[in-house]
Amino acid sequence: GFEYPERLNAAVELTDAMVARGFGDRTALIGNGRRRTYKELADWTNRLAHALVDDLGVKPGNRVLIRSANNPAMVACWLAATKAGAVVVNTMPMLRAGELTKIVDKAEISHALCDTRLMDEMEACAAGSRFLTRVTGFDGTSNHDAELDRLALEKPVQFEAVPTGRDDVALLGFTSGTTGAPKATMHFHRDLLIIADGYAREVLGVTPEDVFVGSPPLAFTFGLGGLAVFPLRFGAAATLLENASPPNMIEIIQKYRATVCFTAPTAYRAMLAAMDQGADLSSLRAAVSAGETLPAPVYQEWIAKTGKPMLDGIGATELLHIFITNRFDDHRPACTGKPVRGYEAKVIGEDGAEVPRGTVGRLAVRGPTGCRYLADDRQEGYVRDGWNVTGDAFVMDEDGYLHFAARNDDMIISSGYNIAGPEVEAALLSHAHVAECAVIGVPDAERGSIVQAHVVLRAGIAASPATAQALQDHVKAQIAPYKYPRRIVFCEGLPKTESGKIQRFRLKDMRP
Ligand code: 3SK
Repeated sequence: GFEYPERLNAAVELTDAMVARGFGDRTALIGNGRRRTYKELADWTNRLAHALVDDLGVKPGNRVLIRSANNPAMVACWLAATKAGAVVVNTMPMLRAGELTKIVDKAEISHALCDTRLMDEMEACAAGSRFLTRVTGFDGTSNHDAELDRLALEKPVQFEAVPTGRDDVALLGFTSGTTGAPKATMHFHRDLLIIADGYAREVLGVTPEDVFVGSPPLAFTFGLGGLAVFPLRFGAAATLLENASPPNMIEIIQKYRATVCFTAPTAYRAMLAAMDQGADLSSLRAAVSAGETLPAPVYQEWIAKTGKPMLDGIGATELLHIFITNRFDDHRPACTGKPVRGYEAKVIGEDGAEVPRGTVGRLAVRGPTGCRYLADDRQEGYVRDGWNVTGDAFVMDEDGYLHFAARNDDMIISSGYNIAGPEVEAALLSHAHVAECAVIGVPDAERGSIVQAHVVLRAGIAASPATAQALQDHVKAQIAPYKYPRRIVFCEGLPKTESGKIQRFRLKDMRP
């Protein structure tokens, strides 16, 4: 098992404890053109924690939302709020006021810390909120030129962190379900260390020499683990990129000789193409692929060109991070590998019983970071007899290796982003020209999948490229722009069952 003291504050373990262990002068974070050592990060987060407690009135257990792109200031705010005993909700910069409001209401957020460049939607959310009492700006460019930075600069570099318990909630990870309200998964202080001490230590073998790079947002637990918790737990360095496009990641890999990369297969494909143009990725010793299925050709091409493995893994916000993975000394194409230490997996049928090896069924997982939804009656559906029943269909082979088969729900994964089809439909339906619509994911060479909307227009509205553009712009203004339908198919009607349910599976074959 994983043993931790009863009093445990994960943020202290990742900062002050690292200084105490002799890592003070080593680089912790790289971003905005600057390096920060572990000592600087500990001091910075202690000053911020003082400001949160002394000036903003943050109390242990308060829910604090952070809104930012991946940058060192976001990491510092997350650590500071955790030191102050708050329960943190990290959110993506692209979210609109309506999406933020759902999160604020669900988590009963009292305080928001927001990059000043992203204030508009945050303030629009705060204006009508019955929970959110204070929005404070911080400077995501690290020039310390915003309210929170100014408050923090006056504070001492020592902070007595709140002595949270190892089983106190530290983080709420939001998962965009396909139906109904978003779900929030609660994670304890110890969970944050378990993912590092299990997956990162034993599978990746992280050392202080490692330099991490990657694209997943810190708001997604895949990113928080891979770009903050894992490097900081082992005295390694994390590079943080506000725009982690493949060309930007390549530049950073070359500049800092990055060793561990966390991203989705789509980005690896782009990196492979860049290698043909002369990009040097030879510093990478670990290429972690997760968030969507790793196609065998990407895996094979990576090995052929780099001589190093690509580690496919599967995780879930519900379980915090990766729980099934390949290993450096045991990996193969179209295979996700075996459970990480502490986790068990089985493949079950509709009746909940394990299916024979070689048969497709639902993946069920049990382990130390198992799902606990915040006030949600969907808990019983996800956790059955202690097993977390995921939305993915897998096959377990005779030797216990797990192979991905399909997703059971109608989540669309595009370039590593999870997009709930019904949410895009709701945004489209709010446009006056749309009579009916249905959204599906369709395969795309570049992005894995793209969002395709089948739209029935109201009488008198012409189906034209201009109409399609207007609908796309409308969706981008309603919800995070990455969710917009990249392809719109106009049709006379949608295929439906006799009871009127849209048969989305029949749309897959329809082309624009
Ligand atoms: O595989 C995923 O989608 C995932 C989700 C949450 C955390 C980590 C991962 C890899």
